[in-house]
Amino acid sequence: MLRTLAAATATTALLALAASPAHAATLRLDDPEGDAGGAKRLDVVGVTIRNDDDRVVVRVAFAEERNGDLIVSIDPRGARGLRLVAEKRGEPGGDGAIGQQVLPGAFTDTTTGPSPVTCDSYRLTWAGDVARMVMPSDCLHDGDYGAIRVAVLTENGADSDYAPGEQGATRWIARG
Ligand SMILES: [Ca+2]
Repeated sequence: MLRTLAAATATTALLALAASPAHAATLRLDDPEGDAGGAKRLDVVGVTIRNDDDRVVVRVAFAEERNGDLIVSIDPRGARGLRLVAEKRGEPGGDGAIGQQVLPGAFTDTTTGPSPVTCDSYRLTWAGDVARMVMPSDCLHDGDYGAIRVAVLTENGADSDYAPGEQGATRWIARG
């Protein structure tokens, strides 16, 4: 009877593991508040990254709504990456414009080679103190990649804040 129970427990654990691949593709990290070099700068306090099969979604939360640039580096394992850029020039001090672009190369690239930037379908929403970027998977090596690691930088003229920590990138985030 004990043996049967143990087997049943193991089966349940395996089922739980098999049922949660989505969690393996999501990473959340916190960043300290007040480390952006000034109160008027973009201060990252939280980042959520989801490496879904059909897209990468990055959500960045700031301490306050501020103008500035947000650069999210996406580095696929074994190949060159790209940077998703968002530029906010809202009120006060700006014209309210929010711009977006994709640039070749990730901060943490360790290989040379092609780095595609054909990404017409990158979508950005920046509302208040939260920016959300969606990169369809075909933006990066035509979707031929697996795990990614991510780094987040903000700039207001000069570098403001970096996550995680002060350099480097997240751990590898498996593709879900
Ligand atoms: Ca911060």
